Amino acid sequence: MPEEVMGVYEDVNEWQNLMFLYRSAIRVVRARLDTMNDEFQFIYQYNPIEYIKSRIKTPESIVAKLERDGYEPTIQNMVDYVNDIAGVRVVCSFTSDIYRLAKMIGKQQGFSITYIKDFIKHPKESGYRSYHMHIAVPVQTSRGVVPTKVELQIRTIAMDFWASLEHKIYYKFEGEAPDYISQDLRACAQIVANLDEKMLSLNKAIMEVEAEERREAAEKKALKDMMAQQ
Ligand code: 0O2
Repeated sequence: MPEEVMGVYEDVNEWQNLMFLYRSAIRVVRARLDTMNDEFQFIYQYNPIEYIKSRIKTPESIVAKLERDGYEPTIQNMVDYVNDIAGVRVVCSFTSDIYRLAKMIGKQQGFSITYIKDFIKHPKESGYRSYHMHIAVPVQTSRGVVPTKVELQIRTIAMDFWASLEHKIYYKFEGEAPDYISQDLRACAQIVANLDEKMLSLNKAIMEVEAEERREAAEKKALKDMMAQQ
């Protein structure tokens, strides 16, 4: 833990207690997501979630964020102003799954959605696309229920591919990438968005073919049954 953070602790237990809450909140969110994925399988016969990643922000990164936003590195400021200490990233197959999942998350009992940023409809200057939700999640402790903040990032495999690589490339330049690199990254983000759109329309076309095949099979069966009765 960095000294700036250590220095503000009278009680190291306070830090451990907070980390316990954030870790528990991640577990709550992951459990709900698993149930939603199962329900999707039951209703739509497929799993929209490809994979889930989660992490607790490092103390260094918490301090950097507080300083960037002009706050003293105190525990209180960390709790009040850093919304993504507990982060869960859900990677879906198709863009449509993102909105379906977000709707289901919004209806979860006990979850309080404090803010939504749709970087898919409104991509960031960098080209970044993802759907962000800040949620207060109920964590049950022996002293009662503690609403705990979690940032949920929902994106497709293609969006995740771009964001992971962009993070690595941009990181190397410490935010000072030459213009042509930033432009190329934005162009790649557009290619990724086109790919997502194409995959979505292909999936829709396949589903229509399957529905047509089911309809034809049902008609054939009905005709066969009718003839058998005559
Ligand atoms: P890391 O390492 O992923 O934790 P706010 O959350 O509103 O107080 P902030 O942090 O500026 O303010 O929010 P924003 O813009 O919603 O970004 C939050 C997170 O989204 C980032 O966390 C990244 O994970 C991701 N993100 C946002 N913009 C980009 C981008 O251009 N490229 C990539 N690859 N990821 C992005 P951190 O803390 O920056 O980083």
